[in-house]
Amino acid sequence: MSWSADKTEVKSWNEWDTLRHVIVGRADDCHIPPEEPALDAKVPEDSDMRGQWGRRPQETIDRANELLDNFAGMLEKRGLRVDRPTSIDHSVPATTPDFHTESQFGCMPPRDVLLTVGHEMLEATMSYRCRWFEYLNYRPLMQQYFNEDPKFRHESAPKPRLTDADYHPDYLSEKIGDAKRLEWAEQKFFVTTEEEPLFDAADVLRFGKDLVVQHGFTTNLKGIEWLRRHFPDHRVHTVNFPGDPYPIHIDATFTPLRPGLILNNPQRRLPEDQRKMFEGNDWEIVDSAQPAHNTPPPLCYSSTWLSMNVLVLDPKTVCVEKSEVYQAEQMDKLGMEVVEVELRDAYAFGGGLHCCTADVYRDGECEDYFP
Ligand code: DAV
Repeated sequence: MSWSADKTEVKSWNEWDTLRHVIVGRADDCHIPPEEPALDAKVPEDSDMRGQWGRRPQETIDRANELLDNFAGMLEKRGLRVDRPTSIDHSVPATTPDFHTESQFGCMPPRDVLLTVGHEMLEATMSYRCRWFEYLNYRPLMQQYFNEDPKFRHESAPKPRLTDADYHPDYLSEKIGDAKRLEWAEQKFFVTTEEEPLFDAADVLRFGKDLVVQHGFTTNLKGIEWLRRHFPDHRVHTVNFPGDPYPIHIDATFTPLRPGLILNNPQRRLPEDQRKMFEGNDWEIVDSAQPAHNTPPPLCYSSTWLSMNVLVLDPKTVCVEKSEVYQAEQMDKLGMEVVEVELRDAYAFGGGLHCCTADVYRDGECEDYFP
């Protein structure tokens, strides 16, 4: 059955089949949240964000929204259906019996929260206290899909308690230094403990029957085990990228473009023993091009490697951020048609083109690429 714009259907099994229906985030009311353990561990030590919190400056919100609206409009012009979240009030403090935080984060980026696997959209546990309620931004859409698609499975992972027992105190020091961080990453000693299952949706890549999950700051081994039990028909693989001193989210590190081809961040190479599943099945893992920038934009959590945080529209077409000229050039050499999208001024809101979207529908079925 082919896709029709008049009928809502949730279905997406991988990162590259033809995209028909997608959610694009909004910058409305995004906040820089106050200090908390998991978030502080990720803010780079030399960042302009250390010690600051509150609502993001209005002009940056307006500019990010302009870029996100343009991106959504371009996708619509190409024939995609685009939905947008409904922002909750992120200035409201979040309090549970276990923790309190003075503000929340935002409705960016959707990829962090929503994991689409087949006919299911799963709300991740998240691991930051300020993101505990973030799924509420997407509930109007989830309700709509539930009403309109009889096959849609709306799922939510167990809400974590996020007490201090979830975080290693070693990571709470102001100055750790990259050498120590890299040593800890090599030892798989991350800020989150194994107290309870934790995962962000953006640590998961979908390859049909296989789910590839990064173990790092935002996803612990129990979170991966939870995913394994939750998706019994899938094979769930744990991966690590030891060259990353701040390992959160897999999508500026490992980027599948089409069956048989993956870009890997050259500073965060997949270790030899973890490459076998790909290379043994004739998948090529190539180093991504260098970012075009030496530093991230102001008030940004992410690294310059958002250059490789691209959105694949179909196995021959990819959206690349407009200023990322080296990445675009490499895509061209790899035989991909490049659609340039201006987004850099929205990076501070949580990420690039892959981050700021979430799949609702892609063509194709659940295939086994690694038999
Ligand atoms: O390289 O800072 C960014 C991923 C955001 N979802 C990085 C990872």
